[in-house]
Amino acid sequence: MSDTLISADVLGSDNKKREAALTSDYAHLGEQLSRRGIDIDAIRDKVAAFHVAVPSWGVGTGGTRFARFPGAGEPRDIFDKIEDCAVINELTRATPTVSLHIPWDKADPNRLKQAASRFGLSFDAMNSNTFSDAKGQANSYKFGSLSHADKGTRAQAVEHNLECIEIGETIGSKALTVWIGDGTNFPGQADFTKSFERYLDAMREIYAALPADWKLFTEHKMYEPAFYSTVVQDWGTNYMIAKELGDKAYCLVDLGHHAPNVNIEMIVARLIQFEKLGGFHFNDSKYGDDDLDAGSIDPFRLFLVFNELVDAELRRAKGFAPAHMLDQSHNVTDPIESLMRSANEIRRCYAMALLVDRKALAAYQDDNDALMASETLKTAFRTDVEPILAMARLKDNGAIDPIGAYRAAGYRQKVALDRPAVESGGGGIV
Ligand code: PSV
Ligand code: MN
Repeated sequence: MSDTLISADVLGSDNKKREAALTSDYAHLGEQLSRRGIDIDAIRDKVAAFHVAVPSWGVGTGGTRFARFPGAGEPRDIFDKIEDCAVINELTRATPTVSLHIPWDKADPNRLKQAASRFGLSFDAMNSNTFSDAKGQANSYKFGSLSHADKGTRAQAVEHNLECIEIGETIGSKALTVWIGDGTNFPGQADFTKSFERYLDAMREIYAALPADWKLFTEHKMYEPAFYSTVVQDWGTNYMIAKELGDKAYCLVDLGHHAPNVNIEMIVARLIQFEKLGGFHFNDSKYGDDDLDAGSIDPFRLFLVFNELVDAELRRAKGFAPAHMLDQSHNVTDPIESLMRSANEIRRCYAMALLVDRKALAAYQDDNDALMASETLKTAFRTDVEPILAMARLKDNGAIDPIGAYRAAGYRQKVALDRPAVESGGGGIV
């Protein structure tokens, strides 16, 4: 039995208040779905088996270039962060893994493993950081890391990634995600071709050090911190990287890393088709890499991404096993609440995508019936699947209403007594 941080009494009485209404709503939805030939329990079980990793950095309060406004009871270190992640999983039952970022989360790997397993958690992909300078490092990443013009700086960045793999091996991770901030602010500042060549050479060294059962995820991002050009700027470049490196290399899609209005679901479909979809950093955005809560701005787009994922799952697309991770920054909400809600939104889109009548959709597509094809997706999207999500949580001893139970438990107020308040600070994107 794992340790818990939310008292069973509080959770039990919060659930009790809501159980009768849920039972009735679930039965009603079950009846509606059975008219559509769908078995609600089968959907509930699939939802319960669907998990998404929490980013360790997401449980701290984020900030913008302008300021950071700390919240009460912020985690002081990775061990506090693991506890916050445990709370998220206790209530949602959707997030049994944590994705670490090195050196932010650097600590004795055995202690990390112990701290996580105490709460029944394990670790998803490791993330390296060569987009900021670590204390005491010899060479600066101000002008790049894996693509830097200076050999010594590139070697240092490679070495850091190898260290991430080493830590990951001890704690049971099976993947490394590499995102670099390398790029330029001025036309002419760097040679596009030479920079990319240097990047590829450095990545080949990292790839060569990958354990046999590991995957390497590379993450593209259109801009920021570099504003004129970025070395790994889009999915096309990312696909080239994965092809160049080999079978263990895959593309990671962070939903916030594209221009507004880009058809991300189509990118996802292409990467699935060519067996290079490694996984996701889920979040939402309005303008750029806003790192807002998944599904909070454009839930239909998230649903359309899941429509592609479910399609691939059901037709057993070759090589399809994407990693699901959140990557968000919470500036004005309690990060635990935002992450619980986001995990729920991910599951909601998965559940809705499972409701799509795929046979009918294919027939409408073949008949060029654009309206009914679109309506088929909309029918699934308009279905309120909350009773399915809540029942999946309840069956797994989670909360019918995770945010309600979290607030009733007063977790944030309790940890605020031990975790000293942090002063408001200047800018810095996290
Ligand atoms: C970059 O914006 C990114 O999406 C990468 O995944 C980083 O590792 C993460 O955010 C944290 O800054
Ligand atoms: Mn990301």
